[in-house]
Amino acid sequence: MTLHLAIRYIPDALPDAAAAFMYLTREVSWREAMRARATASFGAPYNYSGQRYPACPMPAQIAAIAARAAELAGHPFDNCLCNRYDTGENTMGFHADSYDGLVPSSVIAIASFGAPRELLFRTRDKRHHRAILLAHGSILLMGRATQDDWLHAIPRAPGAGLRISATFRHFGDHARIRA
Ligand SMILES: O=C(O)CCC(=O)C(=O)O
Repeated sequence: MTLHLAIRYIPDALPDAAAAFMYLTREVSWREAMRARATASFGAPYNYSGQRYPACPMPAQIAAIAARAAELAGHPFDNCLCNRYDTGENTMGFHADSYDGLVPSSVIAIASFGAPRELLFRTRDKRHHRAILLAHGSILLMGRATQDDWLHAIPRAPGAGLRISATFRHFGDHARIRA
């Protein structure tokens, strides 16, 4: 097990974060099937947290965020899964992201908009804990080792306002096979 957390946090990664937040808030059609938060997927088809999202063209505003994340990651992204946390009561439980279908060497990028929320990490044996505050306009890159050895979660945050995350993954050739 690697205790090293394979993450890179870039504050102020998105110069147009305010406009992107407005776009995500006003223009996106959200799926409200889960109690914990609302979701929307763009780009390659993706099955996530019990939901199946078909392929859907990536709007220019989201493609622009993907392009910035790609610049930082050093590879492209072809799916964007957005999460909308209306209040601090909206959460994401501890989990690891599956690399099923993802390019193995790729990273997962999380772009954050709106209220800052804490992202908690803990090792699978619960002995080691880390926390990172995801600020408006930031991008966090998570390497694959993070998913092997650590779980992560967005816990409750009493009093927090609206936050939207846009998470990016790279399916590559798998996306064409699954489409
Ligand atoms: O909304 C977030 O920042 C958390 C995203 C996340 O944990 C995930 O996509 O696996």
